[in-house]
Amino acid sequence: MDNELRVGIVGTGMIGRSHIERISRRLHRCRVSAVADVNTSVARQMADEYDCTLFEKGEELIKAQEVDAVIVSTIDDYHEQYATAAINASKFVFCEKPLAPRSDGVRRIMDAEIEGGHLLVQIGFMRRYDVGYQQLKAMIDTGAYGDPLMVHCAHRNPSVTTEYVTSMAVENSMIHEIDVLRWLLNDEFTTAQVVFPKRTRHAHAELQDPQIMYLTTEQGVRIDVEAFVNCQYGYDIKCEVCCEEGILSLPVPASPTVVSNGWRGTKVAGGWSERFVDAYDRELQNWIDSTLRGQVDGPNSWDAYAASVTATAASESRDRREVVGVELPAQPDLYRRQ
Ligand code: ISE
Repeated sequence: MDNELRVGIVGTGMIGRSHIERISRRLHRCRVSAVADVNTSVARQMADEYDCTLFEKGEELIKAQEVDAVIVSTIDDYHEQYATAAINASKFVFCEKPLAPRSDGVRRIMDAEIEGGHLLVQIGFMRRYDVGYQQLKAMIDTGAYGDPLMVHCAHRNPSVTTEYVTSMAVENSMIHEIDVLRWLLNDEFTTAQVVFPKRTRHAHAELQDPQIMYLTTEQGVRIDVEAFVNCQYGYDIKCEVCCEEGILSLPVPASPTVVSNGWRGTKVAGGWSERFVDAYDRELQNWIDSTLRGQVDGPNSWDAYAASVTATAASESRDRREVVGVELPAQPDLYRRQ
């Protein structure tokens, strides 16, 4: 690979388009060389606007000589197919979360990667690149505040469409907390439970909202995560880690204080792409840099698998209305970090 990574993007929907834009306008040592999408008219528009090759099929793009590495940003059901095609072509691949909708799909991707003998897959758990979460982790890691004992989190979206149903609170939203908390605490989960508080009148018929997920970890930490995706007021993410000698809270991204008309306050982000825009930029720049070095150093298929196994336990708990154990198999050698 040269000093510039030629990236092929499979899936030019909302998140795919924002990656094309950030690679073309803000990031370094990379360019978008090809795009593909089942919706060829959107993909063609992207190919024209960003002067890159249009492929009819994702598999053709993945094999193409002008593609060094691949981003998969299709709808979730197609992630496995394209991530596997990239592994089979021995190309580095960045796949949006979830790597596959269920843990057996993630396991198949891991097995293909293990068979090839090289880490090739990074997953889009972008919160690990948020400056606030990184500060929190650095503080926990110093040990200066003692051990973490409890964590309180909230994951609030202003509203969701009718496509967002009850299961998605765990699988689409709180999966971010599942990943970022494993990483923050350097711990694995042992049990999961999901319970339903009183339902908001703003939830549509197929959605139980809000929900609370409880997790316990191997070290004995207890975690509660509130998912409230019709909170109406904005997009708001909270994380408070209670340690033996101090309470550490995720900082609220800076924005000016406005005093006006008898009120003093700061703006709340309208949605996740606004709240985490810097994290997305840092995540992809990091992927580009490590790919050029021939390495994966962000969240990998094993992280995707651990998150998926935990999410599956949480979903079972929600459906069976009982606490469910998280059974994570031994970590394959390929994923043991040096
Ligand atoms: C969405 O799919 C995301 O990934 C966002 O980061 C999350 O906050 C939101 O709740 C999800 O619906």
